[in-house]
Amino acid sequence: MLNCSLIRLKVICSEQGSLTPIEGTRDIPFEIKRVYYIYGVPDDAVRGFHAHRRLHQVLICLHGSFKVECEFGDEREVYELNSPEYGLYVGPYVWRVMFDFKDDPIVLVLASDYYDESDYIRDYNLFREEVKKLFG
Ligand code: T46
Repeated sequence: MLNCSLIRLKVICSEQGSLTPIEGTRDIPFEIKRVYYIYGVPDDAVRGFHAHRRLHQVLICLHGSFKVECEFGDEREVYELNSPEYGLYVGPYVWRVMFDFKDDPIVLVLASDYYDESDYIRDYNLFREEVKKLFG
């Protein structure tokens, strides 16, 4: 899907375990200005229900698993994140809903900008309107 894709991250393995380095603009398509993580999520929680106007993010499931439904234009796709070896790139104007959290997931998120509530579109109808104006 345009504006949403899985990225295979580098993994450096040794007998002592694995290490994944992530460098902004090299391993992911933007400079990292903010990092946050989501944890302690009940299995039946459903999060998200928003899109961003400018923000680029990569979501990485460090432990456990969860699913994300992404909508961009007329496309909709469900991604399952269950490995720290993959990141889900989510660009601007992607409506996302996160669900099916399993096994006490820890979700690391790398973001291209500081937290700014005015960048969020939390109303689905407004999201559709803005998408229609911008992308037809
Ligand atoms: C996203 C998904 C993957 C802050 O104060 N600073 C922050 O950096 C963030 C990310 C959130 N907040 C506040 C805003 C809300 O009052 O924390 C509260 C929970 O945020 P939200 O309801 O947006 O959480 P999610 O899990 O629905 O969404 C978050 C990110 O906000 C969002 O950008 O893509 O994780």
